[in-house]
Amino acid sequence: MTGTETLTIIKPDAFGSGKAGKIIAHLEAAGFRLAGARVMRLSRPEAEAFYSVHRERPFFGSLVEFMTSGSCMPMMLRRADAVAELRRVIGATDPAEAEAGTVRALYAESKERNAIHASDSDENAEIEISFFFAGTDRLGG
Ligand code: 3AN
Repeated sequence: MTGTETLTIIKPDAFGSGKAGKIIAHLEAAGFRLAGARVMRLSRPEAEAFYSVHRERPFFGSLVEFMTSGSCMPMMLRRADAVAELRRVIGATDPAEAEAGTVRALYAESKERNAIHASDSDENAEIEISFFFAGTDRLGG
């Protein structure tokens, strides 16, 4: 069976322009329940560690710059088939390619300023949840 937990981040573009509430409502309407939430500003070492898999990519420096540019909102989400369902609900990385009605089609500005992050596998969901949430910060955790 696939996992029931995933990690999302409302990124600085969407959080800074007051779209957090709308995005959370969208996720709840899609069947997700919040099991943890924080409002924080990532430090450079935190952003570099979180995106370390992209270290060699040409956009890495710019991505770290963007992700540290303002507050963001990491959240732990629960529902059946959480990872795949969240990827479906947020849409493609590039909002120009995201299906109509997805979070990125509605709220993202560009491929980099794309409103929201979602874990891409159960294994990474576990790593990313641990990155932001200690056991005591999690509902039922
Ligand atoms: P996703 O967030 O859809 O899983 P990834 O894992 O390929 O996409 O990329 C991680 C993040 O890196 C994206 N959310 C986006 O902010 C940024 N990114 C990916 N590709 C590009 C690109 N070509 N130019 C700028 N930023 C990018």
